[in-house]
Amino acid sequence: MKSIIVGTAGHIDHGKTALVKALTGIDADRLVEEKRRGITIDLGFAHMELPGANGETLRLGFVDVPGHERFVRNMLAGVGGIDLVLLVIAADESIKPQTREHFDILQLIGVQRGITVLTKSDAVDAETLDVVRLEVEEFLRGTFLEPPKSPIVAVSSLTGAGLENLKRAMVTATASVTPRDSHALARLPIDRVFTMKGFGTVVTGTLISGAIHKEEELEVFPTGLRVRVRGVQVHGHTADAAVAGQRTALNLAGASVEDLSRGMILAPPATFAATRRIDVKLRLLSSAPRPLQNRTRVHFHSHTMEEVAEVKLLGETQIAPGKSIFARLTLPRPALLLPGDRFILRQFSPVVTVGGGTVLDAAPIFPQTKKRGRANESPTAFAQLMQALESGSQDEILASRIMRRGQQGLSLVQAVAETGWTRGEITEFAATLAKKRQLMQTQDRMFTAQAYDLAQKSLLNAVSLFHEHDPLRPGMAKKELREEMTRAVEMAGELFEAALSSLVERKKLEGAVMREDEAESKKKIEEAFASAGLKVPALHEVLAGLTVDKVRAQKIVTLLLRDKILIKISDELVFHRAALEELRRLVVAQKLQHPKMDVAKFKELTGVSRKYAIPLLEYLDRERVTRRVGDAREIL
Ligand SMILES: Nc1nc2c(ncn2[C@@H]2O[C@H](COP(=O)(O)OP(=O)(O)OP(=O)(O)O)[C@@H](O)[C@H]2O)c(=O)[nH]1
Ligand SMILES: [Mg+2]
Repeated sequence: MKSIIVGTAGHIDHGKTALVKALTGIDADRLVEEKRRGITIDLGFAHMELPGANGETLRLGFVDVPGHERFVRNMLAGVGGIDLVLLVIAADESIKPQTREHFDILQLIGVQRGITVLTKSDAVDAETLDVVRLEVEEFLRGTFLEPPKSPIVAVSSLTGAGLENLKRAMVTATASVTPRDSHALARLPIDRVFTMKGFGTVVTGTLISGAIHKEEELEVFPTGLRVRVRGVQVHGHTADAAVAGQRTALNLAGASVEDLSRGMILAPPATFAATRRIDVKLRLLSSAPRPLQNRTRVHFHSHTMEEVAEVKLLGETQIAPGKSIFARLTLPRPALLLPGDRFILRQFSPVVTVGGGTVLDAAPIFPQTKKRGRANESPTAFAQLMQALESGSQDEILASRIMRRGQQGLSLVQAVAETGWTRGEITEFAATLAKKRQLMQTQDRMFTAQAYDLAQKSLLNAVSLFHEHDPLRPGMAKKELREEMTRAVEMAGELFEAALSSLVERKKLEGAVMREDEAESKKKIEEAFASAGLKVPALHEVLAGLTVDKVRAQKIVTLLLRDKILIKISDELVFHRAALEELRRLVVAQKLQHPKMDVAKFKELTGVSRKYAIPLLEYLDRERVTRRVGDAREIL
């Protein structure tokens, strides 16, 4: 069974809704006001089944749109998910403004298949019908609806004339519609929200990709609300699941109607991120009334959403009608958009469709505030990346996305969120790159081969610089090297580990980086002295308790002394800096009560033995905390 979405398009009163009713028996004008005024205001829905050419059943879901120029925004909310369009042109009126505008929109949105339907054939004579047919053929030349690839069918919804022809044409056209991918990650742009007695909150929409099952958990974008699918309906019937290409109704738990609205999108939880910035390929219609200036604000329509966006034409001041350009759009609120999504732009006044395009990147990472990102901000670098994202194969696109992350790499989770591809697909594209030796993979991050090489060079560099600056030190601690890499190039931890162990394995870094046990020893020495306070252990005792050899231990001590973490006050005595500072405070605090102090008093005050007291007092004299006066000390 093949499921596709058929959309109507065309000028007001040209017979779109009447045609849908003639085909399906369903009146898609559901609002009281629509019935009263005899026009369509908002989207309407219907469905039918047709026997396919090879005996399979074709399920057609219809989205009927309003033709009135004031309701183009509603039309735009419906056009996003359609696979096959019926471009409706009344034989007694021929091509009118919204015939053109809707047709522009269909082309910008990238609809691939359609049938042009000349309605109200009963209202004109054969000669008029022929003239209109010629006009329409001319209008369609060079487009996706050009005959004979796409037929023009004359019908009367009143008499039923031509309807069988139209159904046959629909069966043929449906056969050439590429089915939407039901194994892809699901996205359901919401077009209606309402409550149903006994059910609660219901949303409807065209499932544009993937599948949604009963009992599944979904995330609402952009709000992040989590909901549970209590029930699924497809074409008015309860189902276990809806698949891509189907009109879908979901009964949701966890959300009230106030939480949801047209424009929001349902997708798998914790998979995607909404964004306020998108990088796009944008085309201005030749019919646009004027060039589009940099930083213009426009109405932005994509899926069922509508926002005000600002257009940034990086490097250009304007774009002329009929031209295309890479640009960045900023939205006032985050939205869920993915590469490949189409959008429409309408100008502010008068509100008419002026252009549209394709999202190339919905996770732009530059301009960055960091210096390193600067190079990327140049319009040429931007255009290069856009070019690669626009016309590269899938593995090339993945390569570009990994490359721009540099030493940070791209995680699998990020790759899914950025592309909308499944983990399986990404793994497959990554394998292609790995085969070409363009990729280095850690457990869940991907780096380009260049980033990996560069990482190794940076490590070697940092270590040799370290030795140049500090020949005294036995080696650079791994932690120190790691910090250096975070500061200088923001190297991902996985890349650091991989590059380091490769260098050590190949003996490029042997002995250079301070081994773990050395770092450990350094910590032990420092701690031993810090906790001893003034009652310090003998140095040789501390050293004896270490795992490293004597020579290395001596070096570590030298280092601690040089950095003034340990302070030597006599040949035998070494103290931790903190202990001596504490002593200084203690002595100075005595000044008011006991401006003079002898050795006995000092011993009492500090609790140290004579062996320590004398050198400590001599140290304090040297530091000008005390001054020797006879046998006593004067506190300065
Ligand atoms: N004679 C004749 N009248 C038709 C035919 N199809 C539609 N009409 C009439 O044309 C008028 C408009 O038809 P709709 O189907 O509402 O037109 P629409 O394109 O849906 O209009 P909007 O949704 O408002 O854009 C109605 O009065 C219909 O009865 C037809 O084949 N023959
Ligand atoms: Mg209508």
